[in-house]
Amino acid sequence: MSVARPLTRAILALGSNLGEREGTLQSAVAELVDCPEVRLLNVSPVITTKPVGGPVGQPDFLNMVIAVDTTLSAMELLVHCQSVEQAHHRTRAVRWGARTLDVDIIVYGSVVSADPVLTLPHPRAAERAFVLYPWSLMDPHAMLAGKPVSELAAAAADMAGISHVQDVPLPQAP
Ligand code: PH2
Ligand code: MG
Ligand code: MG
Repeated sequence: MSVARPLTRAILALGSNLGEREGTLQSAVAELVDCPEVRLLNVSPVITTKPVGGPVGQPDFLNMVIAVDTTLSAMELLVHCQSVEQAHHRTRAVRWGARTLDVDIIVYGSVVSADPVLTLPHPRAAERAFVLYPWSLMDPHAMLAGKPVSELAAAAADMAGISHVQDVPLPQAP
């Protein structure tokens, strides 16, 4: 007999800078929530961003975030995100190199963990406008580690690299 796990709210950040970026994000959102354990709550706009770190000369990213409710554990959610990355032929040859799809867990409920496999909240999220800005557009009242996400976004060094907010039709929460 299985015991139902309580719902946990999580923020997932998606990025793509190789291939059919819009189409990749659209199908990735659909695939992430295409199981009974994950329910889509909210979707941010898609923004174009300059690459932060990694090899010079890589293409611009499209970035976005979604909010989900899930009965998966944090580790199960990580495996689920990685399976969606794999379905989009994600490779990991170069750290922070160009990628068809990156899906990162930014927060999982209020869990704080220093586990190197899954550090929570995401260890660099608080300084990355490519995560914070779309999150603040999706939820203007969002907080991260006790600070307003919108304020963290405004202070982030890569805010200047955000060129525009795009109208990509994405799956929406019911
Ligand atoms: N992801 C990274 C490193 N740098 N830069 C942008 N603009 N967008 C990303 O998604 C991104 C990045 C590591 O995952
Ligand atoms: Mg990432
Ligand atoms: Mg990642």
